[in-house]
Amino acid sequence: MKFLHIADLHIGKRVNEFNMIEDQKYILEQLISVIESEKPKGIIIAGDVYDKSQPSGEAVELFDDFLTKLVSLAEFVFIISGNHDSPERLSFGSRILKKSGLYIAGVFDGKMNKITLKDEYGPLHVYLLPFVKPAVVRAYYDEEIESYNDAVNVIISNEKISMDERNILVAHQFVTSGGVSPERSDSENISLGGLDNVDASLFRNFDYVALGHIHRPQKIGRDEIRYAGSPLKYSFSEARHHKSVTVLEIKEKGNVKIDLIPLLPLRDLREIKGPINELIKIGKEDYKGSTDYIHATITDEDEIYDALGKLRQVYPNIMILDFDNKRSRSNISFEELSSEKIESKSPLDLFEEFYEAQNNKKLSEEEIKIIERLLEKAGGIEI
Ligand SMILES: [Mn+2]
Repeated sequence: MKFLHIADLHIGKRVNEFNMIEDQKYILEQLISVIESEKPKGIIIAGDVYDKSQPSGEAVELFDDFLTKLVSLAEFVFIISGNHDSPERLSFGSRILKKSGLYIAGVFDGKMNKITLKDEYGPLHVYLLPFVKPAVVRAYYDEEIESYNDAVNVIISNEKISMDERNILVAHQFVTSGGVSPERSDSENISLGGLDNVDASLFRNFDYVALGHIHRPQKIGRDEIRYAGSPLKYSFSEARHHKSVTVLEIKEKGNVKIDLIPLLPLRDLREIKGPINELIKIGKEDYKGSTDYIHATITDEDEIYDALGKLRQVYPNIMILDFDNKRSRSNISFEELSSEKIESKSPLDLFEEFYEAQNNKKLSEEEIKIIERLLEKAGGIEI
């Protein structure tokens, strides 16, 4: 049986104040064409459908369109809530929608949702575990639950999982393998402290674990425990990621084949660096690339008037502008240079020191002459 595994759609997300809805629409259409050619029997969405617990109207509308297509193309669609979703809102209509093959596990009700499918190799169980915190799980069990690991462990060990039959788990947690963490990104909102991790060894009875939460596509421990990753880059820490969708085919017990199909965005999100004129030249030559979401770092030593405005004329979707030059690198404080002898120094000396501290270079002869004239004009200050 063939499945498509995606996660972390974050529909409605804004990146550096840019609305990504057009990019999201584009990538969801690309997912639909992958589904049309791969023809999976089931689609798995492993949490963080929306970016906010109260998604905007346009976000809900886009997901509704996507879902309608999914249900028409695949026999089964499985969705769990992630830490960004509202469990209750995501569950809306879930009992009615089951009839259409759409299974939504938004709210955790004490155990995993189990759906049993069948093919020529026998039964295949799909377990849905929405994002849970220890406090939520504690309400249902007597066992001591202190950590996320305890919480997930209690849920799984209270379930009778058939070792002879095939099992898929869908979950949205921060999964580590023997203390090794997945590669993370800035757009994930994971709480600090490392107490929220769940160890991959808890998943030993599952033939495939479809994870959401971490935005870089990757396996955790073994090949069959995977983060699908977000379909789009949602921060510049992901600029070098290759986003993909995971296609898995499960035949007889123990036979799982995993394929990654690359996803190509409407606009890429990337970093560029160099002198401003060079960046402008490159942007003018590369018409398509210039509409990407850009983090530009300018390396010119001279002050540039309205650098952002100039770049924006060529790169309309520039998100961040930084400077990397002597000035931005050094920050010697003016006080350190002259705190003791400040009174014995002339205004010109002080200005020269101040200028050097700010700009990490000395005033030129010509600039000194200008300053001298200005100080004179300022009213008889002795130089
Ligand atoms: Mn996420």
